[in-house]
Amino acid sequence: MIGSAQSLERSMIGSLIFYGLYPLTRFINCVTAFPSMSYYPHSLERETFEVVWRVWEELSETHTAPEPLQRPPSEPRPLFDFTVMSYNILAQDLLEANQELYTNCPLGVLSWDYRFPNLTQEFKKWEPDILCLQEVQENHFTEQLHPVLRDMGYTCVYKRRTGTKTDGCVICYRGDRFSQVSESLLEFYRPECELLDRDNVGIVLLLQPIITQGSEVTAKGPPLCVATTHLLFNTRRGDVKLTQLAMLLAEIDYIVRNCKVKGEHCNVVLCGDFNALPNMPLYQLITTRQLYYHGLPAWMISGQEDLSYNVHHRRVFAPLWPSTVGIDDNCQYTTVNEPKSQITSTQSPERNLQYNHGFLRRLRFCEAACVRPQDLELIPGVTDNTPDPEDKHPYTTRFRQTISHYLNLRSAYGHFIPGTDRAEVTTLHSEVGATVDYIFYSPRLGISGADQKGGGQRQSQGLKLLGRLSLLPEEDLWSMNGLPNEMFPSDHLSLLAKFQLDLNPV
Ligand code: KL2
Repeated sequence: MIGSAQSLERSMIGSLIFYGLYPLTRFINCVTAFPSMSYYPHSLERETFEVVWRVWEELSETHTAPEPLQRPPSEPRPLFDFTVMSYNILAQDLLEANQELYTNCPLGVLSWDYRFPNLTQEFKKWEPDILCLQEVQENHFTEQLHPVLRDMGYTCVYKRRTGTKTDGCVICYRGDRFSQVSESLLEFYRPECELLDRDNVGIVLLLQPIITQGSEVTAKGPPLCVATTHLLFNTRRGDVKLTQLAMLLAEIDYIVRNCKVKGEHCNVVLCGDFNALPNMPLYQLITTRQLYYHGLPAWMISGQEDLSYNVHHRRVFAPLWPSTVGIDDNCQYTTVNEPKSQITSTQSPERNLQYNHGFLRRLRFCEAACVRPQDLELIPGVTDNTPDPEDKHPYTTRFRQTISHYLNLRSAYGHFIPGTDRAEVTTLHSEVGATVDYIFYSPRLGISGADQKGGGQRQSQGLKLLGRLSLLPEEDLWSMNGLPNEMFPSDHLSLLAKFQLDLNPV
């Protein structure tokens, strides 16, 4: 029984749907309040409904690219569909440390013994091909979650937060659908850097989609880079969050470029709890690839809380992070041979790119590079050594007051309940109901007429979003006494998206 009849009625006015299947729902004996002389037959007075809170949304790709060139019907395109779940499962230690956030919840739903079976039920219901979790308490992972997930056919990579924090992130993938090429376990804490004194972490895996028959791999897909993180919560410290994000983007970019060197297009899925609201500067950096940040109040970067009343709020100025972080303002490593992550590679990806973007940028400011070889033919504007006007101020050009990156990323969710102006929420407790969790993916690129004529190499690259599990508006969740509750075991909802990629790009 969920909530009271009154709360059920309230949610019926919302977007409740009384059909379909969603085993996480509970059957409700809905005792209707009709008088005995009711027009309705007696049998309807007590009826069992299955309440479907979250529905699967099939997407008709209208917002992504046009279909690739048609192949003859005899030659079907080999396609690979896969699902990705991102889920902050609420570490029990954090729940207990912040009990004031859950005073609205019956005590029973807050115990780990109650939440754990509901979490596994959710994994088993959806069986995502890739499962990215945040706030996974280490002892709960090793003793309970990992054994269950291993039995379900997942290979899991866990990274605990640094310091005394007991939780971390995990990426699990189905061993019969992907093989692992490399793993990067990122720690955003840097003892030498005041800005990076927080204990957040990230995981980046390079996977290869595989099709198997028995134990034999019969087909392979293009590489897929899967990354997850749980960025700093502190609503005032957008500067720290942006730097943590830049460190994660640098690792993804590094992996994507290594694939490119080998002539492979690497698709990207970046998901997790970013502790930032949609369309705020941190989100904008991810989706528009660029952010002008000079002078921004640090609280505004994630937009979780309006702190504009505070006269003494921290502002962010260029350069945002010191050069010792080893990442430039394009979110790329400056020291390519010494990436800051702990890399363990099963197939040793090529790590010695000689002339990458970061290397060439450093050369640009190197005195020796400006010495003109004696026998160099002088072509005005090409081989003359007249410096560009911007080179007169190398400091300001190097720190452009803007950060950018080279990854093309789009959110799998739209942040509003489709067809309404009601915001979707991914997390809810007594202080906040908001979207802070995301699944970003590298979409299938749009193609111009010229590209089509040129053989259409690009059109089959990238991921096509096929569908997603709907989120809910805040009022629907409050009608169940908020989160966690009998049905949803965390103070976040799971995000689940289905993608398609071409196994062999045309
Ligand atoms: O919002 V979160 O919950 O992404 O689900 O991430 C952090 C918060 C998590 C890890 O630090 O712990 C929660 N007020 C509210 N929530 C808090 C607080 C706080 N003061 N401190 C930690 N968390």
